[in-house]
Amino acid sequence: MKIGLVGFPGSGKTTVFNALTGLAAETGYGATRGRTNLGVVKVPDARVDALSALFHPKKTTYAEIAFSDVAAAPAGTHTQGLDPQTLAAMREMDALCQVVRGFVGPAGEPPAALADVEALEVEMNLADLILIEKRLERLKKEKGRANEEAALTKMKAQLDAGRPLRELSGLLEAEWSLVSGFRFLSQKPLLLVLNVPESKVTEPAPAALSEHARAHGLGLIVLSGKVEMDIGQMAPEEQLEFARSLGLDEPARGRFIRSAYALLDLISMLTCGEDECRAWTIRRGTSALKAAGKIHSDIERGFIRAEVMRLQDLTQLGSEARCREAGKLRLEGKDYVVQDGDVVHFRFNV
Ligand SMILES: Nc1nc2c(ncn2[C@@H]2O[C@H](COP(=O)(O)OP(=O)(O)OP(=O)(O)O)[C@@H](O)[C@H]2O)c(=O)[nH]1
Ligand SMILES: [Mg+2]
Repeated sequence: MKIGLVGFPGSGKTTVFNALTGLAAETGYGATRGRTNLGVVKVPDARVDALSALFHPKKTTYAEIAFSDVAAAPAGTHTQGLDPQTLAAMREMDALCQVVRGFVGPAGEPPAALADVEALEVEMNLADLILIEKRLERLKKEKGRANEEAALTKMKAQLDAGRPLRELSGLLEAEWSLVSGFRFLSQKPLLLVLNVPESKVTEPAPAALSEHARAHGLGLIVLSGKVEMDIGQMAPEEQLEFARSLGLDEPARGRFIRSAYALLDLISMLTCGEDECRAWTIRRGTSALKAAGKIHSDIERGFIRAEVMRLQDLTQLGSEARCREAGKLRLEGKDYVVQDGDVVHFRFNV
């Protein structure tokens, strides 16, 4: 999964990127212009730790989230529009996270969080609209594309009304799949991160912003990029203590990851053995067959069945064999919907 950190220049994208990844990319106004910082974080998961404690595997693998600190819009005001390079980078992402300035800017500008969120939304809607209008223009000359044209026309109406595509409800699954290749920006799940000064880390987001997030089904978290960047650069055992000294329950990385999972409707499937204990990120509702394909296409192709245990049964009983004896190992077919925290062993023909 790839999450793009986006937002206006100087909102603190690179600071938040460093906080989440523990890396030390250069911050400062314009420091990121023209390039994209990439980083990967392991998703902390006590369930994987529990499996490892049981199996002592050669390798323990956590799920991962890739972050891209997408270079900002051109220098200057918010209204100049996003440049094509930034837009192209944003389209590659599975989800977007807008870093919103919640601190006083370098020229004394007070934070304008909701205005910034709405301004970026307008930019993303406009970028999608341009794409759709170009495509509709071309479709006029092509025959036999009536379904695509109908879908795009509904989408255009939504954007013309100033609403993002993720809120469009009148489109059938088949219509969405006709246009999935466009990777529309306003359709991507969006998480808002309000980047506040240290003095405000324990305060809730301004009511207007929370209300906007709630009304539009967007994720929202408040953090201080600067504080979190300092935390991210500390030894792991010091991080929690420092966060607590500021009145926080934990470093923001955990909160951020949980928000992203919830927003994207992601869950973890677990696999275990003497070679490897591992968490796999899948979408809620994924079938056993598709989950098998996540591990390897050969397992999907030769799928026989899934043997499924609950982690709690496995850790209590101590082994797969004892789970089997105790009737705690279920045999499931390809249509079984994998649940969060299922420990799965796939049987397949090679
Ligand atoms: N006062 C204050 N300054 C901050 C805070 N977070 C970031 N900054 C500063 O704001 C400036 C810009 O931060 P960056 O993280 O580089 O912002 P960016 O969004 O990556 O900027 P571009 O790459 O130019 O788009 C830096 O000088 C940061 O130190 C904050 O919470 N408070
Ligand atoms: Mg930057």
